[in-house]
Amino acid sequence: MFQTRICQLLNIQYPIIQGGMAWVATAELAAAVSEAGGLGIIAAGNAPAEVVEKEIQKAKELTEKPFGVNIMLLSPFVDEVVEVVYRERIPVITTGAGNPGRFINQFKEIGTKIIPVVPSVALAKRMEKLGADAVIVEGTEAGGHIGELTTMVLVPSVAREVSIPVIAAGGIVDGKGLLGALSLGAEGVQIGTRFICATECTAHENYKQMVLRAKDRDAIVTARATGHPVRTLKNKLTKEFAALEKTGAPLEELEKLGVGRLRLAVVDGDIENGSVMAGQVAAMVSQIQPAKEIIEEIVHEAEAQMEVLQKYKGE
Ligand code: TUI
Repeated sequence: MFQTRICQLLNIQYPIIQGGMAWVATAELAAAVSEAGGLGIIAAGNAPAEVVEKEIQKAKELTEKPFGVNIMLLSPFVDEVVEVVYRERIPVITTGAGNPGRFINQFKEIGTKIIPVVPSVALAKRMEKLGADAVIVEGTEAGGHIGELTTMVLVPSVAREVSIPVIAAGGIVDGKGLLGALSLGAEGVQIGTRFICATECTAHENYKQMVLRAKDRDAIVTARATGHPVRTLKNKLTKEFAALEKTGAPLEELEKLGVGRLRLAVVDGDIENGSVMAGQVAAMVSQIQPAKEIIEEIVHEAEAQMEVLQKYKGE
């Protein structure tokens, strides 16, 4: 069930892709998701190329199944990371936080599937024209660096304007979300926040516990003033950031406050001074589970929900 063009395109069992979360999406998580029939993703984030290369090697040892790499386009090492990913013949690339146009042709030549994350209809159409194989359409419910539009509006808006497959992201955590996304015209989903709480995820235990404790209004947006709004869980850092923003502090000062904070939370477990990036659905994540269990639960719940919807047809 739920065999879409995304399953064929990516050579995977279920149309579920793991989000490319910087520092969080390491080889261990990516391999576990791919082993479970989804598409695991290693996030390059701001890491130097050698670090990304090591993660790729590790994932290759952990799974024979296909996995992808997410290239964060604001990274200072983006060109070197692209080189490594090209050399390693990674079958799928997702990109975030920018326009990957200048890399598309080189990857198409070697058959790499290239899937940009886009926050608007205009960028989705541009990516299709440049040869992207699919687009990930990410609503503002997502964690981390976000766009303005909601998943509910963005997914059907993009789906009616492009003919390549659309993958929905932002606000999706369970089988109802998967079915909802498919109803809106998506052919797959990208899930980030729930996979933070995968057993195989190497993020610090404090980070995972903060996601588990989160309530519906805890995943807030800061840094709007910088032009790079970021959704994170409320803590000491978000309070400091909001206070600094209010003073009308210059951009450089705001940006300085954010440097190194994601690593501080994910690796060191400092969830008060660190940046605990998570989507609104953090409030709906309630346990630590193996990736395989997460994926199977999502698929079974979507199947069960289809039965529930059938009942609305009446006699
Ligand atoms: O990339 C993400 N989420 C991220 S990246 C990240 S690391 C970071 N940390 C602090 C500041 C900046 C980055 C943490 N979370 N999601 C995918 C995404 N891409 N969301 C929005 C976009 C996007 C935005 C603008 C994609 C393309 C784009 O294009 C603008 C242009 O160049 O036309």
